[in-house]
Amino acid sequence: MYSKRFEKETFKEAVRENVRTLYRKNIAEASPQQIFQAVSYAVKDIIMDDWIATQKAYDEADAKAVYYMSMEFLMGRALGNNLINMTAYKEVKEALEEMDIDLNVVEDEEPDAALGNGGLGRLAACFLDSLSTLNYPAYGCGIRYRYGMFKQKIENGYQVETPDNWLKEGNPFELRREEYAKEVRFGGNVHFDKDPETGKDIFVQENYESVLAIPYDMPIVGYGNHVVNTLRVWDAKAITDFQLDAFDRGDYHKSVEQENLAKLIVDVLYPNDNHYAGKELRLKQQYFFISASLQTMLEKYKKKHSDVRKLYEKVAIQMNDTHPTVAVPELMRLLIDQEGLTWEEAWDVTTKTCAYTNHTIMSEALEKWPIDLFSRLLPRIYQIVQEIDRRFLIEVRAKYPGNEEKVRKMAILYDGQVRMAHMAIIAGYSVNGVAKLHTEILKHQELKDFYEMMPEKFNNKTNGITQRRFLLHGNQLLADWITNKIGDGWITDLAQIGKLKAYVDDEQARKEFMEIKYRNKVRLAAYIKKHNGIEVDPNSIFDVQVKRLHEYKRQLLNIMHVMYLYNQIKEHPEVSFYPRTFVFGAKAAAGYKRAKETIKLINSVADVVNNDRSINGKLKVVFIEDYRVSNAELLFAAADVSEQISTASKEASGTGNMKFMLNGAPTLGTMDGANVEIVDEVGIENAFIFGLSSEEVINYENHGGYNPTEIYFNDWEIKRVVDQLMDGTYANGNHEMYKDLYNSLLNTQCTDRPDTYFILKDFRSYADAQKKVEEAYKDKDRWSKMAMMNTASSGKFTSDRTIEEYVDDIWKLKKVFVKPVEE
Ligand code: 26V
Repeated sequence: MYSKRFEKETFKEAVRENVRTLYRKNIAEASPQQIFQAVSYAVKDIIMDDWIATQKAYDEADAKAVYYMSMEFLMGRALGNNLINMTAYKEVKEALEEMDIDLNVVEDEEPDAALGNGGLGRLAACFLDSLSTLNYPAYGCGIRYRYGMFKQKIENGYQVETPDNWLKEGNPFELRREEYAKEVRFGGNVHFDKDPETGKDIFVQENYESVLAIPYDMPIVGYGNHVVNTLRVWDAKAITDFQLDAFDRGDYHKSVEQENLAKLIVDVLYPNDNHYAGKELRLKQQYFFISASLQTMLEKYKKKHSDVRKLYEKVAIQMNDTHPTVAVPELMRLLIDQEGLTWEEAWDVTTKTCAYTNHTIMSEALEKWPIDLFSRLLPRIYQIVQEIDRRFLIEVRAKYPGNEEKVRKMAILYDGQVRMAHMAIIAGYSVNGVAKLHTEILKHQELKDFYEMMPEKFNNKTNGITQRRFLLHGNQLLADWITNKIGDGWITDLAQIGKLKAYVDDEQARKEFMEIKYRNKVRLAAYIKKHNGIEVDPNSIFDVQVKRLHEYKRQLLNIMHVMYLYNQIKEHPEVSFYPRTFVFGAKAAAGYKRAKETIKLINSVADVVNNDRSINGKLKVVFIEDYRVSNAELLFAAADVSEQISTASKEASGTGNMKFMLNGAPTLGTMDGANVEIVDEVGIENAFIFGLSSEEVINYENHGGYNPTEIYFNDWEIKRVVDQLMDGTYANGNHEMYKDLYNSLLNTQCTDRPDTYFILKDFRSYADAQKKVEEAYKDKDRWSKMAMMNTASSGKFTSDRTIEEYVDDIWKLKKVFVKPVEE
C-alpha cells in the first residue's frame, strides 16, 4: 500500500474529521462541495510527507533540475489524478462507498484548473506528470490566473463567454508561500553609474513601479514512486509600504488603487490560442512570472553554490514557446547587474541554460513586441536585448559579408519590433519542434536562415501524452482490461501496450474490447442527454472532433461534410447509411469572428438534422458545451473515429490525436503533425488518410494559392453545400448569417487568399475517406482489429518517452529516488 493512511478506516476518519473541523458538520450534513474539500484535504495531507521528502532528497543529491517556464498549465482536475498516481484510487473509492459517498460525484465538484488554452498548455501538464513519474527534479513555473480559460455557454447556438472563477471555493491543492515573495520592477528609467566601492559600471533603475510576486505551490505527484515535484504559480500584490512617499503613506485610496493595478497582472489568461495581439498587459504577465521565477532559481542555486558561472551544471530552463523568452535578458540582467558577471561570462551561462520549444508555424502567432512598448515597460531589459542583437549581427555579417538581406531577416530588432523567436533561437542552446514533420518544416522553411547558421541547435521532440490521466483515469474499464491481459507495466512503460497486438486476432478479446468501447459510449450518451437533451444511439459511429476552434483545424470542413451527408440522405432515403453521431467540442477566441460563426453553424446544423424525423435518426450532431480536460476524458474513451483534419503543414503536432489512438479510435486525418508518426506506428491500413500533403500545400502557398471557384462550379454537390451557407437553410431564412464563412471560401475580395485552408480542395478526398470509415465500421471484425491495433500501437506517444528524450538530449538530468516516510 502507498501509505497506511489510505487504509479504509483511517482514511474515513480523516474525512470525517475534516468535515468537522472545516464546517462543523457530520458527513450526512455536508454538501457535495464540502465533501470534496474534506476528501481533498485528507489527500493533500498524505501528499505532504512525500513532498517534503522529495525536496529533501533533491537537496541532498544536489541534483540538476529543469525549470519548465510556461504561460500555461492546463492541469484539469487534481483529486482523481492524485489518487491514481498514489495508487489509492480504488481503496478510496471503496472507503467512500462505505460512507455512501460516490467518488465520481465528489470528483465532479472540482473545477478544472484551466490555466491554459489548448495543446501547448496541456502538453506542459502532461510533461509535469511524466517528470515526477520518471523521478526527475523539475519545477513548473507559471501564473496563478484569477480567471482561467473562459467558460463557454451556448445560447441560441452562439458561444457566450463567462468568467472562470475557479478559485471561488478555494483550491485545496495549493499552498500559499508568502515568505518566498519576490519583487518585480516595471518601467522607470535606467542610468549608468560607477559603483562607489568597486568602481565597476552599474545600471540603476529609478522611478519604477514594483509589484510583489507571491508564489503558490501545487504538488505534482509521480506514479507510485513518492516523488512530488512542484508547480509554482505566481500571484501579484502591490508593494504599499515603500515607493509611496511620506505624503502618500496613509493614502488608503492610493494603496487600494495600487493593489488593483498589481492584481490586474494575474487577472486573466489570454484566451487567444495562436493569435498574437501585442497587449501590454500580456508582456507584463510574461516578465512578472519570469523575473520572480528566475530570482527564486538563482537564490536556490546560491544556497549551495558560490560560482554562478556554473549555473548550467544545476539548472536547465525550458521556454515553452516564445512566451517566456524575456527569461534570456532577465537572466543576463541578474547575472550582470546583481551577480557582477561580465557580459561574456553572463552570455556563456545564459546560452548554456536556456532552451526553446517552438509550437507553431502560424505567422499570426509570432510574438513581435513594438520597441516603444517594450523599452518603456522594461528599460533595462531592452538595453540588454539591444546588446544581444548588436553582437549577434556582428556574427551574421562576419559569416555573410555584404549580405544585408540576411541581417534584416535574422535580427532581433527590426522594423520597430522585438522578435521574440529570434531571441529565443539566438540565445537558446536547443531549438526543438514538436513532431518530425514540424521540425523539418522549421528547419527548411520557417527558420531556414537560423538552421543554416546554427544547425547543431535544432532537434525534434515529438509530443506525447500521459497515459495515467487519459487511460488509467479517463477509461478505467479499458485500463483494467489491459492490465488483465498484459499486466500493469504499461502504466509507467507504455511501450508494453504493444503486447496487446498478440490479442488482435483473438475474437473473444476483440469482443471484450468493443464491449468496453460500447459502455464508454453509453456513458457519453448519458452525458449528452444530460447536457444537450439529445438522444444519441451508442450503436451509431461516434465521430469526434474536439480541439480549439481555428480555421486551420477545419471544423468547417467537418460540418460541411455533415451538410453534404444530410443532403444525400434526404435525396436518397433508400440508400443504406450507417447511423452516425458527429460530436464537436471547441472554444473560439472571443474576437475570432469566423470561428464563432462556425460554432453557430455547427449548432444550427445540429438543430435541423437532429429534429428531422424523416431521416430516422441516421444522423445526429452534438456540440459539447465548454470542452475542457475533465469532459475530454469521457470523449476520448467513447470515440470511434478521431478527426484530425488540419490543413497539412499547419498543425505542429496535435496531442488529442494521441489520446484518441490510446483509447482505440482510428485517425481520420491529413498527413500533418504527429498524424504522420501515428500512421508510421499503426500502419496506413489502420487509419483513414486524405487530402493534400504538406509539400503540396506549401507549393500552392508559394504560388499565390489555388482557385476554389473551379471546384465550386465543377462539383455540384460541393456547390450545393456552399450555397446552403447563403440560402438560409441553416439560418431560418437569414441570408447573411454565414456570409463571412462563405466569403472565406470563395470571395477574392477578402484580404486573405480565398479558401486559405484548402477546404474545398480537400473536400472530395475527405468525403471519400469518410465513406471508407463507414465501410470499415460495417465490418465488425475489421473495425475491432483496427481499433485494437490503434491502442496497441500507441506506445510511442507517451509523454514519458518525450521527457526521456528531452532529458537525454537537452536537460541532462539524473533520476532521484525518494524513500517513503516511515509511518
Ligand atoms: C499562442 C499565443 C500567441 C500569442 C497570444 C496568445 C497565445 C496563446 C497561446 C499560443 C499557443 C499557440 C501554440 C499552440 O498551442 N500550439 C500547439 O502546441 C501543441 C503542443 O505542442 C501542438 O500539439 C499543437 O499542434 C499546436 O497547435
